[in-house]
Amino acid sequence: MNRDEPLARHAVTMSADQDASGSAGGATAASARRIAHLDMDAFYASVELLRRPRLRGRPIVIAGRQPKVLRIDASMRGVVTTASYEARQFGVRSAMALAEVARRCPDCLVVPVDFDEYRRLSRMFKAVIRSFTAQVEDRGIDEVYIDLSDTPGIAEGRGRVLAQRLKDAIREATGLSCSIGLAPNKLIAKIASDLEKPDGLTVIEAGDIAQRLWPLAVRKINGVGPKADERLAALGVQTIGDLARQPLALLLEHFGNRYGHWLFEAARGIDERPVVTWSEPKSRSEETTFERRLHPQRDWRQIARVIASQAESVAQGLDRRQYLAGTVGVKVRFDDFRIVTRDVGMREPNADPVMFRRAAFEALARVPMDRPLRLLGVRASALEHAAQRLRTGGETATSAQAGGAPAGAAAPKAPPPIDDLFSPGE
Ligand code: DCP
Ligand code: MG
Repeated sequence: MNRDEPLARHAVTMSADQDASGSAGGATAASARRIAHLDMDAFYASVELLRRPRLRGRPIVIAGRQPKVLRIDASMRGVVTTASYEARQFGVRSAMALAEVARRCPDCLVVPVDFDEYRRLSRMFKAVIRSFTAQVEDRGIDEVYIDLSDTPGIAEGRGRVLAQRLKDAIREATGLSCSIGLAPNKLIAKIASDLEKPDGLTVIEAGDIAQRLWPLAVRKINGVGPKADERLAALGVQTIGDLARQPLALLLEHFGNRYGHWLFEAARGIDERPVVTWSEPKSRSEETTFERRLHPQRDWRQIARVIASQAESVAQGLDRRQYLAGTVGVKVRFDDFRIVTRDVGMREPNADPVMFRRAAFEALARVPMDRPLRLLGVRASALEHAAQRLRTGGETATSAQAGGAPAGAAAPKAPPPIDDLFSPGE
């Protein structure tokens, strides 16, 4: 991508459905399960420090596509993807504008983003975890849930021994540190992994809920977003303990049946969701947010260049994983935050960069370009695995299939695990 592109944030996403089967969860008593949530510490920043050890101990942020490390300066455009813990001491956070970083931490260094390297390390640390157990649920580039209930050694030291062994193995293989929360379920494990970051290991048992969870802000519950937080605050609910004191009827009245019940249970640390070890991806997309507005006519070259590169890269990403897409579309966000999407059906499912580019331009031509725009994206959906198509008698060989398993080869039971999900800001 062009160096002077006013790139603010670039995201690649492989989205999966949620209903795939995983390890059994609901049948056994919740307290019998031992679920870990593992999250890498300052992930992108830590990966950069592996190959730039001289920057260790200095405040750094990861941002932009410039060719080298720069000292922060107030005129820089763009936003922080992540900050080292040294930079966080100055109040620097993910999604903060670089101009703001310059104010808070004038000695900060800006290190360019290198997604390929983060994905490589992501695959590495996840492979280490899978050498302990197959019960791993991928939750993004730097986090997973692990069902350790049946892993040998889980009984020692309330699970601490095994969790520490995992941390040590990851550090040995990658040089990176992570934080683990170990609990009876995913909800509590997720909260726990964040409590002693970085390099944390936090065990919370069912009996610890009142003491450990109730003093925390409700916002610490994964699923209580800014809006719910605001509405809870209006009811005088600030901590998880405050939430646990609310009568069910009141929660139902204010938050509806589904969310009300969920809040009621979440406050008590109840969560029966299984660790889902595998799921079929539904779509793959790439999006780029621009720091400045792009004019539909004046900037059409740049718009075309971005769409072409996104379309090609989405196709290549699918091809590598041996997926084909039946639909390719574009997404445009205008400067008034309005989002328009248009989809084009492929004559038949493929992962051909040329076809993707053509379809993306066709879709883009259907978007009424009546305003400056801030975001462009390409999304491929109606995915199917190339092997599945061979199996179900998809007649024509496409370039994707040609690059994948030869015709007649035994179809794999399941597609390879998607280990580079990337959905920032969730
Ligand atoms: N990320 C991003 N944009 C955001 C948030 C995160 O691009 N708004 C990227 C950079 C992070 C990675 O995702 O390194 C993982 O996100 P986390 O929230 O786990 O943050 P970190 O791993 O950086 O830090 P922590 O130690 O708090 O987990
Ligand atoms: Mg992290």
